[in-house]
Amino acid sequence: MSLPFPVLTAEEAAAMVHDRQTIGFGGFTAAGACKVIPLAIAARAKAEHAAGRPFKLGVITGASTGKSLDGALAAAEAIDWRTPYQSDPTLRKSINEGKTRFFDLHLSAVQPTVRSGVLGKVHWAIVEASDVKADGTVTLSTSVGAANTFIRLADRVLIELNAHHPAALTGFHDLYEPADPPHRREIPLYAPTDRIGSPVVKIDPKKIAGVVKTNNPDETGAFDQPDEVTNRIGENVAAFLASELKIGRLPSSFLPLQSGVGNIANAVIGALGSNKGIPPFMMYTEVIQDSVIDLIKSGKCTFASGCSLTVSPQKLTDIYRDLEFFRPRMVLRPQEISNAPELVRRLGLITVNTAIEVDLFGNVNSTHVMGKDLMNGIGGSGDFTRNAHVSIYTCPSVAKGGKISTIVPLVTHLDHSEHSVQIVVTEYGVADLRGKAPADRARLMIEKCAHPDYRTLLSAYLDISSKGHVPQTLQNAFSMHLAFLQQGDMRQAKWVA
Ligand code: 0RQ
Repeated sequence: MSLPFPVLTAEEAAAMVHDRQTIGFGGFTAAGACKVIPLAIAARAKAEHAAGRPFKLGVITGASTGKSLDGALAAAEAIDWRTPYQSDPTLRKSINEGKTRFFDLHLSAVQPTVRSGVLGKVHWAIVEASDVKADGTVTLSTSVGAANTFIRLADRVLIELNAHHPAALTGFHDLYEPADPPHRREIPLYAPTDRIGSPVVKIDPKKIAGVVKTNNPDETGAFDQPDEVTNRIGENVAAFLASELKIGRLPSSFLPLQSGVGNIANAVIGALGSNKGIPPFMMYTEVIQDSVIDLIKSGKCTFASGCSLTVSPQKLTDIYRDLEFFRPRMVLRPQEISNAPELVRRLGLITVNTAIEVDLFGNVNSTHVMGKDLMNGIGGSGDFTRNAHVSIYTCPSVAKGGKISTIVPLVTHLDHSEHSVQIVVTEYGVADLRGKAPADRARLMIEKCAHPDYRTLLSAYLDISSKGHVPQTLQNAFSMHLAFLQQGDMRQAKWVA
């Protein structure tokens, strides 16, 4: 079928984008992220810079993207400012060197923030689609992110129509955009399976500047095989939840689960799948990963609501081969719905996210190494943690071969406070911080979560800090971090009485 919009090359599309413009890119993680237009924009930026002309953009995404988007644009020094979550090494370096101005947002806040006008005009929405109709009806691909809002608000829209994704993906999305205050009502979703919106985005055809045809797979990598540490973390989470169920602190039908992204999250889901004490459950999450697909196939996960299908290339091929099996078992939503605090609380989610470091009192740093260098960003972890029925943080007890303890006296950057973090899990055990005063929390964190190499050191910290409601001594609170920065190993820390 011929389309009434110009079919462009990626270079022709890129030539329409100009210095200082703001782009809202569709996609969420590398799933459904644009692949060819951003590469061509990066090439254009390089050519402009070589000619002595400025070319830098404001870039808003759903979350992280693929290497052809964040990676290529950062390498071309084409990103002036960027929000939210990212995980690309080149972009991370650019941010930490101060070349790209990055500010983080809770992922549920991206769409309302764009609508509020705080980020200025969105000149372009550039999105990937699996199908486009002549009347401007678009089916997105393996994610939604914030695409529906970018499309509605942007001056003009460019579409990558990717034949790698089947047009039969129509029906996998559920697009709903709430009204803004003071006209906002409740989001009318009462179960993970509910559908409340449209399967497609309707775009005024006049706004579509062009369509670029592609056939490129998502740039999602395969997951590492779980190792002993991630397996033990997963098993500890599963055993804790099975025990909560047994003693009646969770309903016998279980509660919907949210799980972050990465290898630990994948191992946690795998362990929940094999734990016989946990009944079949639903996911209400942002990222649907490989392990969720396995659980859907086995029947242990009865439904997955997410914002993206961030699976390895092999897993996506399996899904596409059996699309009709998955159709009634999953849905992809905009991030302001998949991560909506209102829904997290209403549905009573069990949330599992990852920390860079946790302090003895349950404050969590998920984003900055040594309080300074950005790793990825807060992502959806704040949306979920603050509003969870049960909020869980996982991390290995040490990083960098044991030279860093992830359990520290005081976090060097705060993303999630002790008031929201309930359970901390490492490969050594589970610290249930609920209903405990700071001093009791601290002893429990050392006993259950800290690596044996650090238990004596951390206990000695508490011994010298025993006065006050929160046992801290400010002259020592960062001594472990300083020992790592100055001597290369936190175990060298000495407490000053
Ligand atoms: O660095 O690869 O150079 O060795 O951090 O750590 O253990 O491989 O774990 O890939 O799951 O990442 C928190 C960053 C963990 C991630 C974080 C170093 C470590 C390694 C990665 P190397 P691992 P992961 C979902 C919801 C954001 C919050 C969230 C994240 C690298 O999970 O970004 O859950 N979470 N959001 O060596 C120095 C420490 C360290 C440390 C780990 N204490 N000090 N380096 N590392 N701890 C996301 C979305 O919403 C889309």
